Amino acid sequence: MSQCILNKKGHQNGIQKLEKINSNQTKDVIEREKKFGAHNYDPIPVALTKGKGVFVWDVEGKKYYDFLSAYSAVNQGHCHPKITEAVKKQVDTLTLTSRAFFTDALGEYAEFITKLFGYDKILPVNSGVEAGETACKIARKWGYLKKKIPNDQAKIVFAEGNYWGRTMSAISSSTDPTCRDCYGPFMPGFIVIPYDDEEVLEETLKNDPNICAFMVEPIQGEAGIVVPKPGYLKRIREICTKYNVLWIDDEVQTGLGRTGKLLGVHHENVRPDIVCLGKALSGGMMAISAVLADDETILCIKPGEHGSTYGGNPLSCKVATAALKVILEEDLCENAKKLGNILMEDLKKLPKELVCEVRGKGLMCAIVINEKVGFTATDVCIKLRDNGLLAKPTHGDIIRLAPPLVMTEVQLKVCTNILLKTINSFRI
Ligand code: IF1
Repeated sequence: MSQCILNKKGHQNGIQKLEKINSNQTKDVIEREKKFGAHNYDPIPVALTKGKGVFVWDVEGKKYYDFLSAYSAVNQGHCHPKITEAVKKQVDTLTLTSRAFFTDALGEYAEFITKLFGYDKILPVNSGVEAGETACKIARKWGYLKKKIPNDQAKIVFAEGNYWGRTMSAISSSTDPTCRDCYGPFMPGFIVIPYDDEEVLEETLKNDPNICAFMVEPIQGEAGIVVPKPGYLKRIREICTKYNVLWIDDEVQTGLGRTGKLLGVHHENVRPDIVCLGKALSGGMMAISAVLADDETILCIKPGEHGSTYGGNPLSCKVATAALKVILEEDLCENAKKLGNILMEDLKKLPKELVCEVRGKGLMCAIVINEKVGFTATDVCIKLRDNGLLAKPTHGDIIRLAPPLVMTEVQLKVCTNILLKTINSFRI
């Protein structure tokens, strides 16, 4: 039998009886995941089984407000009925053909999304990092074909503190040791400059004619919700235009309403050359990402030179269209802006001795715990969990706050009360 292969412990592989666990016991669920899953994450100890709108439920039936939104992938709320409907309809019709053939779904989606964002074309891929890789490849190809950069000399500039995923290229541009250590050697042709520093950007581009692109987030996510000073995005546009360098805008996290606009760059009314979208492009259904650009750049990639099996599959086209329509029809940008302002005002009531800063835009916020106090952001998140609100700490002292954009003002008030009460309870 083909199943009868011995594994390294000498046991028979194949379908075996699963371990007996009590699947409505948090402890058992966590133990099993840890036993059989790689340890590449360190989750908050809560085991979820269901989600609806702004809520998730754990296996013991306890309900929580979700203040992470799957790192901004469920801006539309968990299991949004219009998006699940699109899944249900398409899943019985046609899900995958590969790009060896045309489908009626891709062209329709491509027309919709390119008209919505105002770009000539879309290159559909799957994860956020794949969109970043694709954007970098478009930029390099453009650099050689159009900017006439000598062969293999093209460089891409990134900003310190950037995060765009975990592939070899993404970690090669990273300045975070936990992303890089022991994963070298790294991709050549990458330059890293400080974030929110247009003078260094200009110096860098001025002095190197082989730079093809500057890739940057309008607000840095992983760096701890770092909002650049007003005018930075405008200056990026001017400088990149001046030195004939493509601006790659990573909107994987900031995009699709999160910051109170459809794109983070819309806060300064500027138009990047290449836009990367992901996360909320599927509203949490599946991995869907996209690169948007104009013909001048995106058509530098010729047939057969780039792609992926699942990129642009009919199911993802229908899901992405439905997910985008929810953002527009429910005016989630406006809601994020309005609730973001309320959240920020309420959080400012927190005492300075506990919280040294609150920052963000729209519903992409962060609380910075004063390092002089005797507790960490993780301690706070555990207590928030006990009080019915799930958030994730980062960098030891930062709590990221990113609820689904479908939250109501009444629900937000309940949440800010939980946040204020919980953090204040750490007062000695
Ligand atoms: C995880 C943070 C959020 C991103 C930007 C591309 C990607 C991401 C701006 C890659 C991914 C994630 C993934 C998530 C942690 C996370 C994150 F902590 F790093 F900053 F959202 F807050 N560009 N961001 O933020 O997208 O390939 O993952 O689809 O699980 O590690 P991906």
